[in-house]
Amino acid sequence: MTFKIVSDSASDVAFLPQTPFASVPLMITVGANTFVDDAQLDVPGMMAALKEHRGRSITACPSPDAWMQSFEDAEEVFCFTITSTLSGSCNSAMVAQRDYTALHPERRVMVVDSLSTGPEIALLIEKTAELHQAGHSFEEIQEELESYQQRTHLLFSLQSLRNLANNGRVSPAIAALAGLLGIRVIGCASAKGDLEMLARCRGEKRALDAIYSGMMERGYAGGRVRIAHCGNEPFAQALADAIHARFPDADMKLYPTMGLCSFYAEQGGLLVGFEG
Ligand code: X90
Repeated sequence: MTFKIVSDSASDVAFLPQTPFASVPLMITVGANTFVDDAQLDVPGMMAALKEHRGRSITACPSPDAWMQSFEDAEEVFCFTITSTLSGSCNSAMVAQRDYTALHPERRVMVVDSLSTGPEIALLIEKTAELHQAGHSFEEIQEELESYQQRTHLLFSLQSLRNLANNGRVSPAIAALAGLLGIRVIGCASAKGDLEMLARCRGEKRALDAIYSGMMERGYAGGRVRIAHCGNEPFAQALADAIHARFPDADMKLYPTMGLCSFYAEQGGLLVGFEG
């Protein structure tokens, strides 16, 4: 059985060692420029263009056709998308799944609506690759993933909600609360897959404390942590240090966000996916 994992670029995963993998890019349009969110994208360059640009900027999810091409000829596909509550990506993937399995009835595609983004999707992808490497069947992986998804979480700290608000991805009430300079919004991916605000705070130390306690409240006990940051490695490192101080063996990775998460998390933003 040929096996493949595919994900939209909201996962910030560009490559996977050992398991066949493809990332399907979302697009970011800033004025007359459209940026393709793939491994070649110059993210700092895109962020600079955004800063310069005065008008509104938009994003677009992959088409069913782009998803379909990513399946290639795989007989078993696990397909991960950003939350369906905030993007049409999952819907496109389901159209591709329907068409692909209509053409090849013996092939199987599982579309996983992450109800989240970035590092929480990365955890789901890693788990799938491991289960596959360990020899589990499609059904077994499916079952395991469903229960694993119950214990993974996403928390974040955002310094600006401008792009989320301009694109209608966050309620005007939340956007209004977030507008002040120097205020960070701490939030989580809610059970229904949208942005839930947990706290507002001033300064990095308070933001770090709020994220750390949010992790503890959600049952973090030394499991995996994936931290994606937009141009803010010191903040990501400070959080990693705080976690390591209490859980020295925690399996942790830090990395920069790719295009889509950078666009919405904005400069200084941080996303944390972890096991509860
Ligand atoms: O154009 C599209 O279809 C993509 C729209 C994506 C909108 C949301 C992106 C969020 C990225 C920002 C903060 C985390 C919010 C998470 C809530 C689940 C990251």
